[in-house]
Amino acid sequence: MNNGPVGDCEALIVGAGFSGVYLLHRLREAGFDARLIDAAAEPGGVWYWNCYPGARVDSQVPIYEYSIPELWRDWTWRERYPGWRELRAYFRHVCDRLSLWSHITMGTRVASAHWDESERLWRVTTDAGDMLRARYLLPCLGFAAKAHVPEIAGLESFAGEWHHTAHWPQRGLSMAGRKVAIIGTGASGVQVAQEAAAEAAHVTLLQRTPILALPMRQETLTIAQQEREKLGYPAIFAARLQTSGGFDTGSVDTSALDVDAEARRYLFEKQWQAGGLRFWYANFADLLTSEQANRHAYDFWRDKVRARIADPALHETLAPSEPPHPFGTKRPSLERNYYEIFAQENVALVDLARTPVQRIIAEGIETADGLIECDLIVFATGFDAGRGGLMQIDIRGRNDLRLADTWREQVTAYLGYAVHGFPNLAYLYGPLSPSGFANGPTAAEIQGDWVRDFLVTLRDRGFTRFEAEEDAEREWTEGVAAIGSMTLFPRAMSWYMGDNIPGKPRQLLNYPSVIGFAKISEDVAADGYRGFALA
Ligand code: NA7
Repeated sequence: MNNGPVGDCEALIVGAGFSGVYLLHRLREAGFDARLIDAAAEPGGVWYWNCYPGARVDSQVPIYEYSIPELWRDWTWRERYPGWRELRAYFRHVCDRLSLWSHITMGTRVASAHWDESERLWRVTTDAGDMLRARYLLPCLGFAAKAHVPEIAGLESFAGEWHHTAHWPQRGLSMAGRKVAIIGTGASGVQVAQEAAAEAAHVTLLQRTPILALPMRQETLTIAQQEREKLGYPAIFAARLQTSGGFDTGSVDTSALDVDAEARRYLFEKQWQAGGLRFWYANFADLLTSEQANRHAYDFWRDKVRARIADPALHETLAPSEPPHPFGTKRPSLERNYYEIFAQENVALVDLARTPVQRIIAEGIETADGLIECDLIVFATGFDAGRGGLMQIDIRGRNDLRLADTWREQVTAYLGYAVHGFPNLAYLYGPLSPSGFANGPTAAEIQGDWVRDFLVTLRDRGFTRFEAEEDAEREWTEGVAAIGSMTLFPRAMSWYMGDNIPGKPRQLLNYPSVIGFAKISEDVAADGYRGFALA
């Protein structure tokens, strides 16, 4: 690995996750002087920062990788759902194979980006004190770039160690023999809890809302098996572009209410046994639009899960009779033995709905029920999803307009790429694009190709400036909300809706279909990039 220099360039990409690395490759291929900067020591995006024990992807191989043949032909995975170490190794392989290293600067954080209208370029500074200019600013920060640590009184007085899962020490941290408290039961909380239960002297899991977790059914992969499977990769990668989530398949074309109980159960059981997120993305067509259809899925999930929870007293807390929210309107997570760990003597569950946290003191966490003694607190408390990563950079557009101010009351964007008032800025995998609803590599390829084509068109036609028009932006922003209101997503308090961050405005932050998004983006391009003012 080597690190390229920081300097002026035509296109500055910020972020070395799936979107940024793909866009760098495509822009270099198209002859742009493109550079990529990232604060992490190594490429990988979330797979760099989230190195907590058990961190792994919940989309299966080969869905969670690039479709470029020179990248998959001689790459083999060890597990169906790879962990962060393997994913980081994959990113190194990608940068080697695509010869990207000399165009990447790692270990450098972009601090500010100010638009200079007279020169029509972005003036960018880094935390290392570098200053550079770029015609185009292309943030590829992902939706989980800003970790959320809730304000709990007394945290500063805690005598032990605490970490957010997304800022886990890179040197590693053993939980063996320790008393661990984990706050949060999202995907990260489930993963870290399973590891902690196997290692720690004692684990207390503090749950605010039960996670509706699905069985992962992890598999070890052999080279021979993958070589056979690779014959089918081109078809799988083509199929990814035809589904709303960017997975290998979409929902079945039938309502759960148009079939009898036996047929319903057949599909539920089939996807449950297939494992992974299939019970979510390959379920009945109206799973996420009809409350009644959704309730059938929830009841199936609840009964399956209850059968695995040894202590009946925990049934209502972990898998309530009535759904805490419609199934799948908060991100389900994948689990291996999550429901079994509660039978272990070293594992305790605290239901924060009944026993809220009062404060943290030197010895641990005080709740209404007494002290949870611990020497390690894990905050698995999620992210300021979508907008957080962009808003923490001092981005200023025309007339010194700050992006953080523009988005304070509501996130607005055209096509989930561009913001009125911020010329020559296009972000990928961010708010009002499919982002959190879409498989990362699928969205990265669709969006990366679109931005590459856009910049090529601007270059070919002699344009040096683009800006989203206000009307087009309003229409897109309202359109995402309107589509959202036809679904059950607003029925849950979730990061999809911005609910997890105190004070964050409530709105659906993701466009709920990759295929729908790709189609509209193509139409916009075919229509001369309507909605963008080109100069
Ligand atoms: P998530 O999915 O946002 O989960 C965060 C968890 O932390 C969730 O259970 C929250 O409860 C809980 N939380 C957040 N704030 C608090 C406070 N103040 N007190 C108690 N509990 C709290 O983040 P993850 O890192 O697990 O997953 C992020 C994505 O990464 C995931 O969806 C996948 O796409 C991969 P809540 O449910 O809000 O009541």
